[in-house]
Amino acid sequence: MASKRASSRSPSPALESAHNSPQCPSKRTKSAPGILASHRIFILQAKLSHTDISEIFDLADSADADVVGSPDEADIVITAIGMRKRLERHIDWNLAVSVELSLASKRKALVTPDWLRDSVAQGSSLPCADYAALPDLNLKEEEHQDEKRPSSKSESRFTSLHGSLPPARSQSPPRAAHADVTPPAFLLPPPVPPPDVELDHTAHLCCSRPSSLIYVNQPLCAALDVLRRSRALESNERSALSYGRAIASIKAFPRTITAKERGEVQKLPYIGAKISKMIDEYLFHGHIPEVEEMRQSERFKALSLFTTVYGIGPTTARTLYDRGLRSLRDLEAYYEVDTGFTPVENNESPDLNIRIALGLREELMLTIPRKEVEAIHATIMDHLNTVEPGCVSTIAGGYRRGKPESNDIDIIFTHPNAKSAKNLCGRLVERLRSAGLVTHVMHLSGFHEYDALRTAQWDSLEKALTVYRTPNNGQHRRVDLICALPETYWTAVVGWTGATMFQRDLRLAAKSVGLKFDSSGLTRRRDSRLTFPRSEKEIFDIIGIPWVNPTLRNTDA
Ligand code: OXD
Ligand code: MN
Ligand code: MN
Repeated sequence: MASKRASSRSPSPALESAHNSPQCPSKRTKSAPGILASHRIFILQAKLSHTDISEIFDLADSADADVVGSPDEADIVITAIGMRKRLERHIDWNLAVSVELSLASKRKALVTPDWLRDSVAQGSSLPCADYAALPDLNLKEEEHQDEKRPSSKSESRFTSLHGSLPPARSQSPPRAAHADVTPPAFLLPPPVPPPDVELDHTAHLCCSRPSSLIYVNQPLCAALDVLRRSRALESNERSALSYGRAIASIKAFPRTITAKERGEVQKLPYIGAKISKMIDEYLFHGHIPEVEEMRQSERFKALSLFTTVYGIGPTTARTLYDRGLRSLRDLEAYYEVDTGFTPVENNESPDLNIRIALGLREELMLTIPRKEVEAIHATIMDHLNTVEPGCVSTIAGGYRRGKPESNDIDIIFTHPNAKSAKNLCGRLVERLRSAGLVTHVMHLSGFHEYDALRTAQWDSLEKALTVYRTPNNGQHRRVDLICALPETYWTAVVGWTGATMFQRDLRLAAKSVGLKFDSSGLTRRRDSRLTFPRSEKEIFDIIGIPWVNPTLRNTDA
């Protein structure tokens, strides 16, 4: 699936903006049909500008090269990176070594963009050796490294060409990865995290504002959030969204709002007349009358209570309310809940899920401290790496945004080999269930095949929404297990890190440059071509917005 999707010859999704932008005219000049028809080229986008990427894709296209989606599929890797350390962040070092050492045989090569430019200009495929991307890495250095390794020199030179030497890594593998299987660098967090950039609290989209977990105007936002929730409970999405946007805007405001700041606050994005009036009421009375009224509303209280049960959404909650139900007792009677639950197989029955969640409600309502999140993650990764050694994972959700206690645990994982990632979630859940760690599976969905015609919603994530039981005290916790393919790993991490408004605006930012972003990939709208971000930051770079540290993505009240 991965290569089918990625081997389209069109430019990367990142390019549409470059093509359309008046400041970035594409250098679409020459054409040399057929000269690279037998070449499989991978374009490593890091360190290339949008204009360069656009030009390179155009040139490759004009020469009929087959642009592939991963370096392992390529004969030639085009990169502007000239330093090993930087290259290691994007490409498995074994492969980098093997492509460089193979220059002589011209089987594979790691070259600068000029190789493509000159080849097209001269109308023939030029010798790659003249355009080596890593001039520093010569055979001598490699031999020197080999001497330091226990294996014999002659053997090591041969094995490095075939990518079977232990990779030279500047970073230790993630905790749960098996020592004998090291994931490629691009799947690991960068050894040096991207530096925090100064974000503007007045930016139009909240995905470009600094939104910390603890903030000065928390009580005002909590009040406005009552109204946001009340609208969401009535499925008035537009109104709920307006409140959500106003809250996100106030959240990023760095000072406590007083009468003095009024004028400044009114100029913030999404603060219209109605919200301004409510802020005035808040400043004057210390509360917002409409909020207080809502808090007392029987309907609001009942709908809020019902939706705390996993599996009950606003529509079901309203139906239950209309049937006269008001309390948890009413729900228990309605769903005939008893406490003696037996574990269920993959369960797609909404009612049964609600019964399970109701039975476990008191436990599932408890928040999970970071230490416990980490311990559960470690246990799950041990099992995952037994099922398929070499997996990598990230704990996303509120934990990643810095919350001291999370409502549930969101774990994103992948395997560097897309084939091994297949059905990994199902296999993991099976193992956790046999070990008595997963007691319920509320939802399990597999990868969907890529649908080029977009006749249906597609998703490249495999998900299991489970109930986990901790082995030491039998405490039930909600754990979401999300398996991504390597090319969608970082979009899954960003998507599942949240928060909700942050994701919403990230989608808008992507849309404004002709891209579609969601957890299951970053694609070009025009033809759904999928890009392959090599890091979380690369997603921000491709969309063209500043990197935001996860702890500053707390855009929701
Ligand atoms: C949580 C979250 O608390 O993801 O679980 O925000
Ligand atoms: Mn969560
Ligand atoms: Mn979750």
